[in-house]
Amino acid sequence: MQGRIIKLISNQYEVLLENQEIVKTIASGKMRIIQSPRAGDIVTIEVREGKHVIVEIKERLNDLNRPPIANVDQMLIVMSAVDPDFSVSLVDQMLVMAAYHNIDPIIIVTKDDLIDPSDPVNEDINDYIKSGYQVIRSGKAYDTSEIEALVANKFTVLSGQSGAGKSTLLNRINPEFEIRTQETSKALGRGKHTTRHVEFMPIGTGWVADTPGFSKIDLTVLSKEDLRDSMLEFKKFSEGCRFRDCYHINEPGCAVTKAVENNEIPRKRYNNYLKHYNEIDDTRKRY
Ligand SMILES: Nc1nc2c(ncn2[C@@H]2O[C@H](COP(=O)(O)OP(=O)(O)O)[C@@H](O)[C@H]2O)c(=O)[nH]1
Ligand SMILES: [Mg+2]
Ligand SMILES: [Zn+2]
Repeated sequence: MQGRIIKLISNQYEVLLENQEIVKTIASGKMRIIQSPRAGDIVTIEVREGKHVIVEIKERLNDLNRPPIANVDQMLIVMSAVDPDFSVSLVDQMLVMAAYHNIDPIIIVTKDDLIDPSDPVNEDINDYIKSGYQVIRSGKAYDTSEIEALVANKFTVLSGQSGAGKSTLLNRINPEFEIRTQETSKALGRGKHTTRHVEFMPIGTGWVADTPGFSKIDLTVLSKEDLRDSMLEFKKFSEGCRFRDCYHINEPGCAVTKAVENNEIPRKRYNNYLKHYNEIDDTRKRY
């Protein structure tokens, strides 16, 4: 039998089988030593002494380490317009991470109800649209059908800092979830954080994992090529660069830096690119 791990509870794994049935499984001892199963894993199951046992983990198409989750089709990058403030730097880091792991990113701007149309943050948000990224605005009482359609028939991971509104978004799409948000935690008088384990939850025909948020995103695992190629807006211009392997730093005849000067590429995004490039460069020099 084959299936997909959708939930982990200590040493038990809930597996969604191809016939949509969900079974509780354990990993064979041998399996756990070779590689520990994680949410999203596609696994082979055998029935041994009346128990469902995971005997094989299929090769992962992608694998995020923090949070431990594998084989996702897309990442919803959840960023609040305000409270906490919209951070181009954080969105850029998550976009680079998604590109590095070969996961399609979609930016969801939450708390749009809390800003007005003249707020300067709108410019940052529109820059992502101009760059070619898919952006959806969300807020209290906003229609969620676009997001629902997006997650249909896919395995999706939510990514975003604590307080961005990830759990609230899922609860709005499916009130039955009753995921603990910061608001409800406060009401219960418990600590600030909330989402404890990684699990996929059903939304219509799709599956979405809320996560405790990425701790610190380590971009230095990337190569300079990975970083450069993750910048969607460079692609339109880089064919015009004199050198085919141009990194768009200070090479002569660079069409990308020219586009930045002409405001055809958002300056903030380019500056973050330079920052990340230098971080990678420094790490490489140290070894
Ligand atoms: N006004 C408004 N408040 C929101 C929205 N989304 C989340 N919040 C509030 O922001 C706080 C943090 O939300 P939560 O879902 O716990 O964030 P998480 O840490 O990303 O899961 C809670 O108090 C929510 O009620 C939104 O779209 N509009
Ligand atoms: Mg949460
Ligand atoms: Zn260039």
